[in-house]
Amino acid sequence: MKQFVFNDLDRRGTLRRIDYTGARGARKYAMVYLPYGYDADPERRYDILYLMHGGGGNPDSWLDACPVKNMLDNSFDSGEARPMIVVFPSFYIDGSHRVPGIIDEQFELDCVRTFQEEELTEYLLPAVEGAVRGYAEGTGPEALKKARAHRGFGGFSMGSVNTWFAFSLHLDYFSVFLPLSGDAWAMGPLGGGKQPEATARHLRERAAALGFGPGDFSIFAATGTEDIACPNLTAQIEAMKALDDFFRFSETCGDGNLHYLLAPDLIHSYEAVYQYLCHYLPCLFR
Ligand code: FER
Repeated sequence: MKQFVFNDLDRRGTLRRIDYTGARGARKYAMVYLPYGYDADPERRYDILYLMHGGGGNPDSWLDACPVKNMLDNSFDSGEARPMIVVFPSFYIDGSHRVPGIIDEQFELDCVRTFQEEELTEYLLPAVEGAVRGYAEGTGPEALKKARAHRGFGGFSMGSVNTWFAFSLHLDYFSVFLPLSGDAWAMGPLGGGKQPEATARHLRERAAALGFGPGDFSIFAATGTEDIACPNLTAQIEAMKALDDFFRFSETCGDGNLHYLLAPDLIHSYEAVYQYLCHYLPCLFR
């Protein structure tokens, strides 16, 4: 993996805050990155990546904790990746549900499930895609689903736990997944590490139940060898690889539907995971 280094430039994207009503009447917001040139061509549409924070975080965490914005600006300016919109939401029901510091796994899982089951496709997607130019031609479920090829979900740590739920619940809305340093908790907290085979089978079953096959999605997973989530995610990815009728592992980004980057020495941090995002950015939405 090539290491991204901060590089100042003039053609920078902009950030916009979108306030909206979430599930259960909660007042929420998301930060939205609009690439350079967004305002210059009002006809142009963009792929959209939803990028979730980790435990205890908020819609600003990614932007505050690492130069992800500068990395996006540079990746698009150099032509290495095609410009896209990046949305930073929160999975907490509202600000008062956020517990910074040491996390309670069951509480976090409850918040993730509520966000995934009640908010993501019903409130967040319509609020964002009614306001910025993705590919959806409306904000109703059918219009949003029709644009699934142009929509991805990723996240760090608990955001990665979210990403696996987005895969098992909402493949009809998303086609690209970036689980960074976190396993799938379908079988309970740390379930991807504790029950990797059952987790892998569950993911395959849910995808098939929604009518999707191996050609309908791409998973770009990553973590570091010194990351606390490494054993959990690695066990799960290995179990997924074994289900090779459905998950097609490949080292090449244009090939297969399952990719795994294991970065030497990197730990559980935004400074590490934004590098994985940088690595995968040219592969997304191809
Ligand atoms: C993991 C997935 C998520 C993991 C930890 C987390 C230890 C979350 C940690 C946190 O938010 O503090 O596999 O491994």
